[in-house]
Amino acid sequence: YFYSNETTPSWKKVNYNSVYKDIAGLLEDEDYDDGSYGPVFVRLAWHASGTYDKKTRTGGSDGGTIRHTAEAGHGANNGLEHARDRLEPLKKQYPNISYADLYTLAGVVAVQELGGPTVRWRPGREDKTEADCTPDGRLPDAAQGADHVRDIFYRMGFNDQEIAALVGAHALGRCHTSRSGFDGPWNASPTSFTNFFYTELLNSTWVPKKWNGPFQYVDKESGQFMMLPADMAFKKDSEFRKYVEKYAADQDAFFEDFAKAFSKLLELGVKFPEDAPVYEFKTLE
Ligand code: CCH
Repeated sequence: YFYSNETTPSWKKVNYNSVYKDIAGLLEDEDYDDGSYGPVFVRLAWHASGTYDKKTRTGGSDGGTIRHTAEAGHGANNGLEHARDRLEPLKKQYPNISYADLYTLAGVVAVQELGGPTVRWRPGREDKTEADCTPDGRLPDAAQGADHVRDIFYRMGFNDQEIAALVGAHALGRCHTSRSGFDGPWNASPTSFTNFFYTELLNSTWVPKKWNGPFQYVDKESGQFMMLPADMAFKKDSEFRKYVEKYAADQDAFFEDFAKAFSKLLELGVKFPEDAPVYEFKTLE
């Protein structure tokens, strides 16, 4: 640099390969849910990013505003404190990483370490204040169908193919009555990243769950697995269903398309420093 007093920006002082390894070390916990924080890390990364509005260029992961009470308190974000609290010691260990980078990187680590594809990721997001939180209502409502899902994801700038690829993340994790009100996992291996969201959606018979909770589906055969009304839209809507059939038949195609769409999601609205490198992290052994 020409100016000798130029200070190094904080994002450059972080060893991201080392953060990756340390996040990976936080995934397993036999006392939490199905034994892994991976699913809730993916959900944190997605909800941090999915507030983006391409028209006003507001929201998105930049700013790390999901940590502030105003946004953390949105109904859709119930339960994400489990992910943030689990990651907090790493913010102490790496004070130069932004929350926005930490939360998005945690989603990448979880996808990769649970057996999913390599997701390209860049550092350089900057944290912002509570005043930069987005208004409530930008994330999808699971009780609604295809029109609503399209409204929400088109607002972010995604097309039908990308939306259908992203929702395959529902191979991971579960619904909690204490968080969303819905109940149960989508399949029998909620801590493995697979194309099972699509295979289950197509191959099982889904019937309304008989209970006092919100309307949702369970598989007729075992009653153990679930689909949200919004999930069922991907089976009923013919345009979405084309991709569901493709990804059910071809896990590699799903992995490739998911990796691209997830990486795009985590970058919506972010103005990266010009010299921010793209990382393709190696999965740990
Ligand atoms: Fe999702 N998701 N999601 N989802 N989601 C829930 C849980 C997870 C919707 C609703 C819900 C994506 C899209 C949608 C994950 C990743 C993604 C829950 C249960 C609801 C409700 C929350 C609870 O009770 O804990 C709706 C509606 C849509 C789209 O219309 C996208 C996109 C992604 C990521 C790419 C993951 C992972 C979970 C499991 C979380 C956990 O704690 O196990």
